[in-house]
Amino acid sequence: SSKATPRKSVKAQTINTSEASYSKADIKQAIVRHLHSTLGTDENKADNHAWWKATSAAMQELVLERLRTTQKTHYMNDTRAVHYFSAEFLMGRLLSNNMHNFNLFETADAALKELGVELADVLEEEPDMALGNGGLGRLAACFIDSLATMELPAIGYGIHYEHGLFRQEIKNGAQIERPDSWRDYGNPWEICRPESIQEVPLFGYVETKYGENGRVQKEWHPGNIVKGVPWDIPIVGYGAKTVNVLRLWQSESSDYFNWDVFNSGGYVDAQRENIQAETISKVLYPNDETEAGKELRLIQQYFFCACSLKDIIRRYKRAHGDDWSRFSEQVVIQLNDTHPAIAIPELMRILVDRAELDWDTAWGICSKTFAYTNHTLLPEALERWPVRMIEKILPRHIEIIYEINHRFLTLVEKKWPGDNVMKAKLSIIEESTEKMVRMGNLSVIGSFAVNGVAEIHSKLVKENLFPEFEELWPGKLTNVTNGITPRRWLKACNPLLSELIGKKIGDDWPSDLPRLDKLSEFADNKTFQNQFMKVKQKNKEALAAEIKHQTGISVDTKAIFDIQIKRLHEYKRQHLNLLHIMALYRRLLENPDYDMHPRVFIFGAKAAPGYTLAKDIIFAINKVADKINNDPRVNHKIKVVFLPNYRVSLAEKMIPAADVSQQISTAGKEASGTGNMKLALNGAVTIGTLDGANIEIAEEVGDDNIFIFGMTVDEVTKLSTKGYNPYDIYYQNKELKAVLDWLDSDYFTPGQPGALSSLKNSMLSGGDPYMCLADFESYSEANKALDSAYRDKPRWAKMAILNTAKMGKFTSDRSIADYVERIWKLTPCEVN
Ligand code: AZC
Repeated sequence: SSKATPRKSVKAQTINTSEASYSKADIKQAIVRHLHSTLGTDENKADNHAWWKATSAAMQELVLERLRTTQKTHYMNDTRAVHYFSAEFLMGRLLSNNMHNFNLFETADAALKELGVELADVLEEEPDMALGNGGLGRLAACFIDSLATMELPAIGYGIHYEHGLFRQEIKNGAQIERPDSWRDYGNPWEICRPESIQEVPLFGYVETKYGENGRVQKEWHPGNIVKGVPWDIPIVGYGAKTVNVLRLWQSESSDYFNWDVFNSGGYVDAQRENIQAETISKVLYPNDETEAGKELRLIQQYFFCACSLKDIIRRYKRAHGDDWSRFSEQVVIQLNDTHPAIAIPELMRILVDRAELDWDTAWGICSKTFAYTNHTLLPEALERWPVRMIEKILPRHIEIIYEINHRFLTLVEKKWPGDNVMKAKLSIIEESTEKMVRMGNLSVIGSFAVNGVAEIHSKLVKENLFPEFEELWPGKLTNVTNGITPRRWLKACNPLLSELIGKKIGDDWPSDLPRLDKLSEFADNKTFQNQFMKVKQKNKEALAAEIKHQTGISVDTKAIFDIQIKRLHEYKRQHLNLLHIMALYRRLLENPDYDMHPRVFIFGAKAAPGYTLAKDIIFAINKVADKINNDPRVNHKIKVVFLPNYRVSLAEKMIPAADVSQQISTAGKEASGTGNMKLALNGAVTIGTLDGANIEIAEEVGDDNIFIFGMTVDEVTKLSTKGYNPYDIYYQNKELKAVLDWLDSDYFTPGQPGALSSLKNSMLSGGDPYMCLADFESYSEANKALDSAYRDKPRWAKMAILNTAKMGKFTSDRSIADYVERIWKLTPCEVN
């Protein structure tokens, strides 16, 4: 009985700022009041940290006011809402963002000035909320920003990690991981909600009971129960009308469960139980694009899904009692990758075991509630859990998974009678030596919609990853191309460019990004070109100062600022970039007059702590950097900078200063990429492969305004089918051979020959799995083309302007509008 929801357009809308606001005098007064009565200090004693807290508290007053209004409005209207389940939310800092969304940035700046304080210094005090690894976590953050901006009822659900992604230090060129303590001195934004604590069962056994009329009843007797404590982070939409929440669960031991142990004198044991329960939300697994495969990780996943479902059901029951028939009309749950896929059997458990619905009714509800986003095709990232492990931790869920699978395989039998190969392929259970549960298959089977994150990626999901599912359920697999929030990634991080754009085309673009296209008509205008490039120059000077401050390296701001920022992974090919840098170095040594514009290669990247080769690549970049930066024969032409501890707040400083954006993954490997969008939006020109969203960026900006190189997806497939042998290229390309052999010497690591050999080996004896050598020549040529384009000043200015102008498609508002239209079927709810 799906009720047709009245739909209102969620497309481009002009956002008016809400009236709830402060004058300069108000804000001054509020800050000082918090300095006195929240922080117990005063204007003379306060340091920047105290000013940051007081300013945040002053803002939080407005935020909470709008939050209450929003929640009341949503409740009164009994709105359908999306529940975005994600193990990661990479929020970064919130103060500047919240000020911009309330249109109070300038006012606050002026107010603080009168108090003798610099807002810029205050903003630097805020630790990043780094509760995510990379693209997947940052996408979740951009999406909840857009949801609030577009006044869509939504809640983000995740884990309140005590330690987010590790802090990276570089010692003698190598990455060292240090704990990240983002909450050490308190977080001014989060609100604890003890009234909504949930309990989560774990371990134990399942009892089978036979009720009246032979109904089989299952009862799970857990061996342990942990508490989930919710912390709410308000998410302010642009214009500050809607304030949604991000609800993050912290684990705690449930007191009564340990009480017996405690009473019987087992004080130490009781404390141990404590630690175990609290361990669940202790740390974020620092893996990006690899499954963790650890018991604790599975417990983390179940923990936040179970808490969130209970929370959703409590809210639903408040409005609808025990009438489950409207559940899937009110609730849609988006699974951000398979990390929350265990929510599917958990909802079935609640409906069948607790609500006592029959299986078909329960499955009918369940399979209309979930939708799943796939973020990667890399086999090492596709989650599989040992049956044995799920059995131990979630004994009831494994039974339910088997039942889902059994019924699903009946369907497969109908479609492909007698085809056991097909069954083995589609089964949720993988019958390997150790039986495994395939979370991807479970997610597809349990969801009503499945999407990839860029056109090419979604096509590959259909054709290579889940082709049989596409045949079985045509139309279930779809595409929603990723996007980024232009509020954080242009308006807030690049004030100079924002101001220039505002002067040219008005101030509506942050909530209607396609308007940027109006800049296209000025792309050839000399004055505008000069203004645009002057802004870039200023941003480069600011980054140069930051580089000097962080690393001691001086860089020439007239040089090309060439930036590669993203997690360190072989498929992203930072090592291809490095090979090219080394080749340039060699060319300059061989011919001091080698014709190139000065260029600064800037990297930012964290490697998963257990990913040895990724750490070796960081080491190699740093060692090559040391040598080049200190070699007077070349350091007026090339510099190499590795900025430590890449994170959201550092990205905000780097992106506005980029001339060139490196997006050089092996075709077919980068699902979408989102850094590519952020850099182009800020006027960087992309050098990239036809992979992920690069393809759609190229479509938007046109072939003249991007440097595309390398093999296509089809060419990559052809080459690996034919058999790829990197030695062929090694022996045929002299320059490349010399560069690779250089890695074996002690040229970059004096006294330590072989310290960089693992890199060379990976690209030769290791088979060069990501085909760096195959793409090298083409990459080198694209770099030459880029170099000469840069020297043609008007041409480059035009390219840069058009990159900014043509990024309208990549606002996360458009992504969210696509989700709403194709998957979520939500209606905006105006909050007045
Ligand atoms: C990333 C993809 O690698 C990236 O291409 C994409 O832009 C981003 O998701 C958002 O969709 N994937 C991950 O981060 N995946 C995991 C498992 O960490």
